[in-house]
Amino acid sequence: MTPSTTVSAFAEDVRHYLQLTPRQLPSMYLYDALGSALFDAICELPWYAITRAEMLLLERHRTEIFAHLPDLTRLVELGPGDGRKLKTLVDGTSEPLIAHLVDVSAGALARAAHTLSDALNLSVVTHQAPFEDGLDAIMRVEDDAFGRVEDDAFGRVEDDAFGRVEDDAFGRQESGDRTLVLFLGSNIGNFDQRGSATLLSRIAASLAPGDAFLIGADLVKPEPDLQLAYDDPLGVSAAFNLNVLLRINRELGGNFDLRAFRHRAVWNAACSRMDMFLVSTREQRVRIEGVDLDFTLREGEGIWSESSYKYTPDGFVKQLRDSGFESMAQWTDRDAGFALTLARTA
Ligand code: AVI
Repeated sequence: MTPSTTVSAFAEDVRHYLQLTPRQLPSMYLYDALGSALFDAICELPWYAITRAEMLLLERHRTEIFAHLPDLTRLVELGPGDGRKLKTLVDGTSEPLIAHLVDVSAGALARAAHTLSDALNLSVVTHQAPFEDGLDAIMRVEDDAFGRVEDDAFGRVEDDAFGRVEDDAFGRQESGDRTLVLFLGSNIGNFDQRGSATLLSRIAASLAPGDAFLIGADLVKPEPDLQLAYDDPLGVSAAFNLNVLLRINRELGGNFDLRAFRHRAVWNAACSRMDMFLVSTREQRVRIEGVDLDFTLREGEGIWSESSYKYTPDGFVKQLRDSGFESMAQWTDRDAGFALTLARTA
């Protein structure tokens, strides 16, 4: 699935993807305010290890990470979540840093900025934009010598519509800026192979010599563990999944009967990923007024709502290599099945 990325594309994407075979919905639409809150709850579940494992690896190895990155001045985090992972990382250095946070969700940016507000020596700039656009805008330009990356009263946050910093093809390396781009939480796993290759290549192309990339990836683990992580006994994952139908009903005038769906999570061994579906428990006629769409769901028919790819440590290094990176270091939590990889451009 390679959905459009602008917020106004929601209606267009719902109309398009629900008519494909199999019917599907891009997973980015799982994250409205309630969806994000439900995802935060998933991260607290004992069966979902990604967040805890990554925090632990960041805490355990942050000194080593910074030792690889002399003269680091800038962090760029794509999809900062609630900001806790970046906070854990920067607690490992006393060097002054600017952190650029990129996300399409204003709410997520505000939350992350709040979490980071008491991080010493850190100025935060938020960019409400798709990852690629935000990254391009940040990496193509120089934070000039007059400090036009503005801080608010607390020296933390300034929304940046990309206007305040200037294009400068040469300035960044002359100024000695060194950037670490972060893509954590195994967010890469929600991109299909083509999407992840495109995004990783874009990130690689944006890095200058001396810059680096830190990425978190969830690893292949026993199927029962994956089942519990994506279909938990408390039903939080089910609620997270079903919420996208609620969102369509609310925002686009849909008539999905939520009680006539069940959440299904299956391990797709051939593709090394967990697939999530919303399965209709009876035949039902669906109308989505806002996009003028009518269709019938058969009993047992599923709407494919998310895939979450799982990797091997070596396989992930290879994937990075295929996108223009060379690995500098990799730290894994074997018990939780999670890897953090630090890379630079080859
Ligand atoms: C955000 N992303 C990395 C999560 C994952 O594990 O793929 C989203 C998620 N979906 C169901 N549970 C969590």
